Formats: sequence, C-alpha cells, structure tokens
Amino acid sequence: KKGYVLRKCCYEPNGKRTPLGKRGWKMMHCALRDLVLYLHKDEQELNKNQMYDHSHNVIKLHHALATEAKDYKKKAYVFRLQTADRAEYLFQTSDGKELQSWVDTINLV
Ligand code: I3P
Repeated sequence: KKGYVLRKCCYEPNGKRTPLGKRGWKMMHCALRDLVLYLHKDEQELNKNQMYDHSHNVIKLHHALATEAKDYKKKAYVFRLQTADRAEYLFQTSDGKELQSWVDTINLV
C-alpha cells in the first residue's frame, strides 16, 4: 500500500516529545513494504531510491500499533502510529476509507 499522507511527529524513537519546530504537519509519500513504512517527499524520490533502501525516513512496524486518533480534533481522518521503540506519529489520510485501510494494513503486517 502507498499514497500521500500528512504526517506529524509527536514523540521520537526514544519516547521523548518531538521538539517545537519539528512538530509540523508535512505532506509525504508513504509506502508500506514488508514490515516497514518508507516516507519520501514524493513518489519520484521513492522511485529514484529504487530498492526501498534504509537511508531515508523509515518507520519499522514490527510490534507497532495504528489506531484512529479520535482524541485529535483539529483534523479529520487522522490515525496514530505507535512503534515498538516508543515513537509516535499522527497521519492524516484523505477520507474514512483510506484511514481504515491504512490502519488495517499496518496492523496486519
Ligand atoms: C507545530 C505546528 C503543528 C502544531 C504543533 C506546533 O509547530 O504548528 O501544526 O500541531 O503544536 O508545535 P512547529 O512546526 O514549529 O513544530 P497541531 O497542528 O496539532 O496544533 P503542538 O506543539 O501542540 O503539537
């Protein structure tokens, strides 16, 4: 599964709150492959790095959990992703169907 999403970093992989200045929403291309989410600025960037290498923004999904962020009221169709290394992200998708599809896909890997 892949597509464009807006991403906000809330907690870093050490569980520390993401600092001010790095907490903004950012449009990114997100591709799920095997147990990893690959985030690039756009699809061209992903294709350029052909082999989904690890030199870019990656989120490992082993023991991660995606849930609809019902408590986050500022945007619609947002899900929260919590990883095994205690990072936390919010992702805004385009509609309810996309939201459910991302959540289900992430939780099933
Ligand atoms: C953040 C940015 C986010 C905002 C966040 C700000 O600033 O404005 O949109 O989150 O608030 O810190 P910066 O880009 O300078 O990091 P919301 O959109 O959820 O309000 P926060 O610190 O309360 O998360």
